Amino acid sequence: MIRNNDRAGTRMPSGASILPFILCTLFVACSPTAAGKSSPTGPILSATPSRTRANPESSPTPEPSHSPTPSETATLAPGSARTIPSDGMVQVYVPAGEFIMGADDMDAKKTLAGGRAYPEVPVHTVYLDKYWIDKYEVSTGQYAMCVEAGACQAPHLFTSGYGSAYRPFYYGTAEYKDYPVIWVSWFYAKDYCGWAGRRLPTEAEWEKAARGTDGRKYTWGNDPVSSTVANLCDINCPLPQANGKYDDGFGNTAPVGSFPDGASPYGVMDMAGNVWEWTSSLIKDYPYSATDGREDLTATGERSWRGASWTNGYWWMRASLRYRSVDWYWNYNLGFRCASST
Ligand SMILES: [Ca+2]
Ligand SMILES: [Ca+2]
Repeated sequence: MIRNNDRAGTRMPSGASILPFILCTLFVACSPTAAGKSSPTGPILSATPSRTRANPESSPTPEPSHSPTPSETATLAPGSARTIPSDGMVQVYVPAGEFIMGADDMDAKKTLAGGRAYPEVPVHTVYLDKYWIDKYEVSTGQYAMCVEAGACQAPHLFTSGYGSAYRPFYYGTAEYKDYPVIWVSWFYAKDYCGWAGRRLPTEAEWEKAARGTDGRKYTWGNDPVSSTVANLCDINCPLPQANGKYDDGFGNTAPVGSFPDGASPYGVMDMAGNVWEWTSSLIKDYPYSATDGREDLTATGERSWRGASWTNGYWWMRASLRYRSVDWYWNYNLGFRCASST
């Protein structure tokens, strides 16, 4: 049975939806930035899928720009990895082809969390061209490089400093440089990916990277959620929906890549839990179509979030789950990763 407190997992704390609006008004920081763009250099391919953690502190590698040759492209396999010079991010390869999007099982139908979660039906098949997606959520250390380059705005101010929930300091500290960046709106996420030579993933790209092509329920398969697969609102979580059945070791955000048991079929990390992730897509009913206006990056409206976070219960860890908010929103449980078409 689904516990009520799990269902309530991501309801924003009372006032949380109001606070950003107030801050937004006070700081006039909620419009898209007119940030400058650096000249991203090409990716560096590694011969085999890499399990190496991105090192956000490493300075952008001075290696020359590198474009894959036809022979290298021919050797790419699902999950092949490369490192992006601009921010040190590892990306994994997702081949072209169809995958199963959406869900219509009892969990998917059971509740839509007071209307904030979004219908995952009907289950349908979507074809995607090949693409690359970041193996990890973008970290505070990586995001800081973009801020220092003048291409990104610092995360929205929280209380007296750049803290996270229950931490007075977070962004800009060495201690949390490998933790996911938070307090970033959709515009901030989009600017970062642009600076890094990438873009936000579409909702379809995000879901294929999370669950592969076989329609599995979770990133790791169909086995139930356990304490080793995701950072969710477990016994350490200082929120009312904390679930003592799980002990994942983190009562807040965790360093990116801390749950290898929860890796997706392509080796992508933290696609269940840790922080929610912005996608490029406006939230719209299925079936998904990239040409029906939902990928219009100039439109305003509610954009899709995927993957749930450390503030959510197990029900939210399903790879097909959809959530959304207005594009200028930000919170302590919301970050992003990027993708690339080539
Ligand atoms: Ca946790
Ligand atoms: Ca995540």
